[in-house]
Formats: sequence, C-alpha cells, structure tokens
Amino acid sequence: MTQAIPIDSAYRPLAEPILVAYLTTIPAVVEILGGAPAEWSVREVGDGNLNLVFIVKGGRGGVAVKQALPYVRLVGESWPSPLSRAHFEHLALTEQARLAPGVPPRVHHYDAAMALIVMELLEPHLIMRRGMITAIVHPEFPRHIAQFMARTLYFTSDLALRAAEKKQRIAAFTGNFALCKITEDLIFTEPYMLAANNRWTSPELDDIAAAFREDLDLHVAISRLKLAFMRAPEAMIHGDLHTGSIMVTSTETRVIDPEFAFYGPMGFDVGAVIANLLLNFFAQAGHESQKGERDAYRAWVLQSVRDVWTLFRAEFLRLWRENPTGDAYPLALFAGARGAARLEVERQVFLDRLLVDTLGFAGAKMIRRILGLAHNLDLESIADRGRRAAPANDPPCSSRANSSWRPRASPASTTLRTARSNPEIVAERISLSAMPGENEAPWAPSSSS
Ligand code: SR1
Ligand code: MG
Repeated sequence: MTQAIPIDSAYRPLAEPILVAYLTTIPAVVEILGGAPAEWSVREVGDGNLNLVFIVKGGRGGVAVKQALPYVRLVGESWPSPLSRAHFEHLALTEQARLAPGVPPRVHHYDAAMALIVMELLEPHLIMRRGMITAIVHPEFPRHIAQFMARTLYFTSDLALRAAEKKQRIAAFTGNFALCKITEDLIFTEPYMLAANNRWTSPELDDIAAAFREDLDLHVAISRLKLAFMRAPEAMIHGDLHTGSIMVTSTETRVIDPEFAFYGPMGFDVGAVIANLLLNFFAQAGHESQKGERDAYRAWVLQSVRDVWTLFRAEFLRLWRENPTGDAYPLALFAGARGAARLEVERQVFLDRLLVDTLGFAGAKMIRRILGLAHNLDLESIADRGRRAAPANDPPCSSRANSSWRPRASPASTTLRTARSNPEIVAERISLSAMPGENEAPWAPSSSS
C-alpha cells in the first residue's frame, strides 16, 4: 500500500474552471452541453470512496465526469491507488454496454492519461441506497438487476465463450490487481483481525467484533471465500455491485462504477446485491419513527431478495439452454435425449452451487460494512447508536462460556449474526422459501463464541 504509483505527466486532477476549459476541447461534449461554456455549471458530487465525480450542465444538457485520483479519497494521499482503474472501468463499461445494452451509462469520452471518463448524466435517477433508506419501492429492480447479472456473467463465462477468447479477456483485466487487493484486504481479511482501517459502533459492538476475531471456523469460511475470489476467474464481474452502484427511477435500473471489474467468481456480484438488500432490511428498524411503520417496506425488500435470486437463476438457465456456445460442457458429450436430460440436471446443480457461493459472499459483504473500513449509509444514517447497534450491557465475551448467549436484536448485531450463518443452510432455506422475520433468529449459528 505504500508503493508509489507512476503518474502520467499529462495527468492533473480537474476542478472548475480547468474542467470547463478541458471539456470545451471535446466536440461531442460541447454539443451535448450546448450554450456558452461560461454559463456551464459544475458541481462536485463524489460521495464514493475513491474518485472525483462532477456534474456539468450546459444550456442544452448535462454530463457526468468521473476522474480517478492517484490515491484512495476516503483515506487520503497516504494510500496511493493506480489511475489505471479508470482504464478498467472504461473497459468494463464498454463490455457491459455490449452485453446488457442500456444498463451502464453511455460513455461520451475517455481520456486514459487524465484517468477520466465523461459519461451520460443519469437524471432523474436516484442512487438506490438513498431511495431504500427513505423506503422507496422499486418494483422493476429485481427483474432488471437479475437480467443484467445473468447476461454479463453468462456471456463472459466458459459456458458461452471459447477457451482462447475467455483467456484473452481474463488477461485484459489482470492488471486491475490493485483494486482486487482492496477487496481482498477490506472484505476478506481485516474485519476478522485488529487492523488500523477497521471501525465499528463502539463500545456497543466491541464484544461481537472480538467474537468475530476469535472465531476460527469463521476465519476458515472467510478464507475459503477469499481463495475463491483470488483463483476463480469464472466471469467478468462488476466487482462492487452494491446499491450505491445502482441508480434507479420507477421504470429504469442503471448500473454504474465498475472500476473493480475483473474475471472473478460470479457469486461475488449476486452476493453483493443480496447483501445490500439485506443490510437495508435489517436497517429499517432504525429508521422507523413508530414500531412496525416500515413493515410493508421490509416485506418488499425481503421479497426482492427472493426475486433477485429466482429471476437470476431462471434467466441464467435460459441463456445457457439457448446459447451453449462455450467450450465447457461440450455438446458432443450430451447428445440425444438422455444426454440433454443429464445436462439439465447438471445445470441445476451448477446454480445450486452458485447460490451457496452467493450467500457466502453476501455474508462477507455484510460483515465488512459493519466491522471494516467502508461503512454504508443504511446503518450509518441511524443516528441513535442504541438503535443501530447492540446495547452495551450485553455480557462481555469472557462471561459467555454458555453457548446459548446471543447478542440482543438490533440492526447491526442481527445483520452480523445473519452474515455469520452457514451459507449451505441458508441456501436450503431460500430454496424452501423460508425466510425469517426480523426478530427471529433461525439463521443463527448453532454454536457461538
Ligand atoms: C478504500 S475503497 C473502500 C470500498 O469502496 C468501494 O466502493 C469498495 O466497496 C471498496 O471496498
Ligand atoms: Mg464505487
């Protein structure tokens, strides 16, 4: 993390008015914005962890400008980060637009030296996370995101691609290792140890954080997931598909910010979506002014978890049946009615395994948002710490030899308990359509530290 990253000599971080002068040199952007450049308005709106993001509006229209900084914005210049992430984001946006047209923002201009992408301004779209915090229902979301994931994951997998093509595509993203390393550290390692980056609602969650640092079964589970993330180039994944990377209206779902894209395990993307829905589900209690006020919304969120998976599974299977163009599962080995029936069974087994991976990654992603560096607004915006986190008067770890101890219900502690559960058991529950209510604890692990 301390290694200096070489910077192109043409690179300079843009701010108004340099940004306006820069944009006037790009005819396509001048045409979109319209009017006199002196009248263009520029607003820096980046609320993510890494980059600068500007909204520029002219007499006719607007654009979004995203520029990578040579460091991690959330932490500062002490944590260098390569500008090449803009290249991988541009590559992923291009691929996603081909595979799922209309879902990523249109790219108007890409400048590698400036690590900058000028893209479609998504208006009146809302960052989905913000909408969910205020309990906005997005009825089309499960179907849209399921289709996006099914298409981008299926068509970049060995099920659809010839082996040579797949390997070339893996190679094209291999250089994005620095962003992978962020994920490897922040999701799969640091929440389970004492690390300078970590923070949690303290002292309320001190005991549960300590329990996670001591739970070796959990350390094995998270290490298996980390290994899968590092060694399973199954498909081109978005790599950071949380609800802050999704923008919605009542009829549209758009996916932004694929700078973490690389060839990795499919379940990492599906798990990210499910994790962020569940984080919001558990956070809802903290946003109620009256108990039960958000029950209907909670029910929609939970139904969306089921729908995302069910629709994704159906669409992925349909794509596989209709486009068996890859080198995996050669059709010559599954000829005739007997072969076709056997291959269909195998397709179901493939999706069953993917659900287990998905739930494991979902758990990992929920845990990191509560115990690691980068938190999310669903829980963070619950101002009342007592409502956000477990009460401080739970007994300390040392007095919990009795395995029947459970932290009291609260959004953060219930989320952590759920995330720690065994994905195989949860997968079975989902296939039985038996999702728990918020205050029940059927997903709690059978033993506790
Ligand atoms: C230091 S970057 C922290 C997080 O922000 C991004 O959105 C990713 O989730 C990353 O892990
Ligand atoms: Mg992002």
